[in-house]
Amino acid sequence: MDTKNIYPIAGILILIIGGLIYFWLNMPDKTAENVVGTIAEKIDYSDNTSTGTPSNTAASDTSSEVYEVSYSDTGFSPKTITIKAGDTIKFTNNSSGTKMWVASDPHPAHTDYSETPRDTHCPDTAENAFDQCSDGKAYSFTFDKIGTWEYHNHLLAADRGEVIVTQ
Ligand SMILES: [Cu+2]
Repeated sequence: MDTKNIYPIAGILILIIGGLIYFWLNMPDKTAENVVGTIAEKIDYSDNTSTGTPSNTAASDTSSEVYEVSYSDTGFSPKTITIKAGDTIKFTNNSSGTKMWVASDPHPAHTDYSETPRDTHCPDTAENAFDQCSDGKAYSFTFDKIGTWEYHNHLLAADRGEVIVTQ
């Protein structure tokens, strides 16, 4: 082989090797940490069995959730909500003027959830009676008892809802 031909061939090889090194260095980062982060971002929480929307969707906190139920001129929404024991529901009065007093059925005794009548468990300082015990703009209650708990607005008892608490 003529030695004069070696130089252009060597130059082409250097370009090819240099190009390969360039692409290798610029490949997308596929480290384990990066892949885990990508998967965590793609977890879809929309298959939650509740018809409500958890307001704390942090991936690190799956032990208990806070759900929102809105009270408006058309009543409670969602009317039926399924949660797990230990979850909290925050009822908020968004009506145009109706006062809200959330309470366990039956009206007017409110005995279903707490098994005590209203005049015994109100004011509910222990926060275990599922009875707001007075009207107010918002009421948060943590459900520890498994079951189907029907409730109403004590000040407009035709407005009703249902909380299903599962394990
Ligand atoms: Cu009532």
